Amino acid sequence: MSYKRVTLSHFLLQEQRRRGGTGTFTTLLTDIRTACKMISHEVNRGALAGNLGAAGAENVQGEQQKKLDVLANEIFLHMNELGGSYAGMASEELEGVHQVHGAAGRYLLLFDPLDGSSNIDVNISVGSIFSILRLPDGLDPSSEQAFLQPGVQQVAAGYALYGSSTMLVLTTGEGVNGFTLDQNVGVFVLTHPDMRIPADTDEYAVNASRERYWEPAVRRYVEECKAGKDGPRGRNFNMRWVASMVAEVHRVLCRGGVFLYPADSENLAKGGKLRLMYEANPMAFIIEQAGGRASTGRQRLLEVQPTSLHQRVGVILGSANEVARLEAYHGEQDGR
Ligand code: P6P
Repeated sequence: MSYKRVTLSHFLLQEQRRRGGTGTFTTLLTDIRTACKMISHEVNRGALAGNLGAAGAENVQGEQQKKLDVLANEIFLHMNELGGSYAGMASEELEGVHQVHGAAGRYLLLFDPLDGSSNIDVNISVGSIFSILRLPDGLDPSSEQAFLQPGVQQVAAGYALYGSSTMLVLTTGEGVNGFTLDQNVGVFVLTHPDMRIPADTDEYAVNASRERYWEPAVRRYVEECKAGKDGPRGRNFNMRWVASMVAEVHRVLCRGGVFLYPADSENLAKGGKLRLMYEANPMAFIIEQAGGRASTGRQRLLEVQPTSLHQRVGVILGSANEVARLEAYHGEQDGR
């Protein structure tokens, strides 16, 4: 094995020197890196550590928390509070803003500590998603208002995927890079430099059991994919659905594809299924930085103006030409 590898720490320091940075990003991401290593360890131990099963409580979303949801949330809060980089934090698992007492940090951290946790008990990949914003001048970091910034304001975003290997994929606004955890040495190693999404794809991911709720534009797109080479697309498509957004987005990043969880007639009253601030926005930032496109079907996701911390939104993201096609279908449906 060659040890001429670039670790995440070296990569961040190289980026810092290249950009003439102050070391802020290095500090911001250091504690997130450690939290993800700890969560990877607990996820990988699974049943051996008694980590599977329900925690016996509901989260702010009204969902049954898994034991690992609670543990991952505690790890993210504790590790990132110690570093002092953040003035405040927001978590999928917490109703309100988590105040960081005595914080001098100028950044805000938002995260879904363990996304896809319904898959844990059946050993399917899960992940952590994070988004970093600046604390706006003059706003109180303990107020929800400070967090309600559109996705274009993110300074960094990423995810950890606890799969067959543990990976950390992140962007600080200059492309997307993927790191694989060397479990024996305990360091993340740069294994996927400058990740790019092909503009075209033959693969789509959607929960097909929701077809009866879809808008006509989504139904049209999926029907054309299903019609394959005998239909208007003139080629066959493949469908995937893992029910773990981090795993789906990672597959799209690695080989192209389009991921759809659109707002539909059943979830529209809530705004959709996926959460804007700590699922859709960080993933949209990553997808765009890798040359893809991320939309609600009618609007660029990163330009959605948030109105509440846990608001939900329709998500269509991935290969640029396919997302553009879906946006065109929504436009035709709306008569635009
Ligand atoms: P469904 C996981 O709960 C999640 O938030 C995403 O990770 C995933 O893409 C989606 O929900 C799965 O939803 O309707 O298939 O259970």
